[in-house]
Amino acid sequence: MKNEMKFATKAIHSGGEPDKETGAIMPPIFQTSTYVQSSPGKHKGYEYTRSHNPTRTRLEENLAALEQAKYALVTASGLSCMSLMMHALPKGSKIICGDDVYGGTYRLFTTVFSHLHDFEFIDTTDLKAVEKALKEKPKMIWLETPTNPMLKISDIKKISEMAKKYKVMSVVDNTFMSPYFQNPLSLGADVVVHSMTKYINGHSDVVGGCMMTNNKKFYDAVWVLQNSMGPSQSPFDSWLVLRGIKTLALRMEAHQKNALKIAKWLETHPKIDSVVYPGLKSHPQFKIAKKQMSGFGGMITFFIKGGLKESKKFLEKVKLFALAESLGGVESLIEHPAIMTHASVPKEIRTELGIHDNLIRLSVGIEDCDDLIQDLEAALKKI
Ligand code: P1T
Repeated sequence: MKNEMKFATKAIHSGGEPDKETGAIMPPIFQTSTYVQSSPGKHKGYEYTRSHNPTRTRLEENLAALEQAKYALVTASGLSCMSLMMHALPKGSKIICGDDVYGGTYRLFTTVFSHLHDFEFIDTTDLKAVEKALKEKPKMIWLETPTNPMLKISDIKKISEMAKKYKVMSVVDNTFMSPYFQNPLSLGADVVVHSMTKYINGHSDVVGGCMMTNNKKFYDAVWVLQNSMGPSQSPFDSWLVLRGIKTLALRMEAHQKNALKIAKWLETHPKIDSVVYPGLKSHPQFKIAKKQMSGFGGMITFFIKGGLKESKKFLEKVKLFALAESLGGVESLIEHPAIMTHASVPKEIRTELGIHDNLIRLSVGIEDCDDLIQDLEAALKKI
């Protein structure tokens, strides 16, 4: 029955059976560090919360269902999940990574893990460049699609097929689409990773990460590392994510509706140079977006006419859009990637990617869209 359920039903019911002992419809928060054993080694499947926790187990069941995966692992942040995955690869592995990824991912790979592995950053929207890199038989190809912040879209199906041919593990960071709009595993990817801090939780009150896969060997290796290294999510945070996830389908529809309207409005605004949104026909990979995503999400990037001075003024003048890092919450956020989320990417690389001083990123929330447009309009008037 579970597998036949549609997304919104799974989001509410997977991992969500009423509590066996009391009938409580909402899962208890097992706020415990340890579990009593009846005899040494004799327990009910739970020994210590770093290893397992029943609230976290429920969340993992839910997430596995949403990404149509056999296994899901929940961690204390998106980056800690990625760190475990990097540790699971043999020392000296070659990893091909998309050139436009979240600044924190770039920093993690180029500082913390550059001592362990060999990273090559390429434009994964260029299939010829991808094939050339795969021919060198790296261990892994890491895609972020759509990318943060330029919203570039890579063809997951084609790249996964190529990766299989060369026996390379394919990973997709699906944070921007959430499992509601894109399911990389069903497009052929081996592993999908999310920052749950964003759309999955959706209420800007939790930091968390997760990984879903059908590859038992890789899942087991990552779980052993989590147990050995310790970045497990707290029971309360897992409970909050379980609570947030229930409205994921509704929220994503609302984010998208607002974002599409705002993107179209920005495109015609005289103070805006250009707009990037996967749902606009002007997006360079619009066709691939339509093919592999069932929606376009709530993230928009745009270039305002001017430079840093104009960007700063605009960002200081918005009232409803909060000037803050992060994304995917019900409330609208705005930020300056070059100074904020992508400051750890060297300036020359930012320039190459197009992360200029007049680039603004929006995480469009689910407020009334007219109010959001009015806020942007008022701030644009000030520059
Ligand atoms: O923040 P954390 O939960 O550790 O997740 C990191 C991460 C991973 N992948 C993507 C695509 C992300 O966007 C992020 C975090 N991003 C932001 C904080 C941001 O404002 O872009």
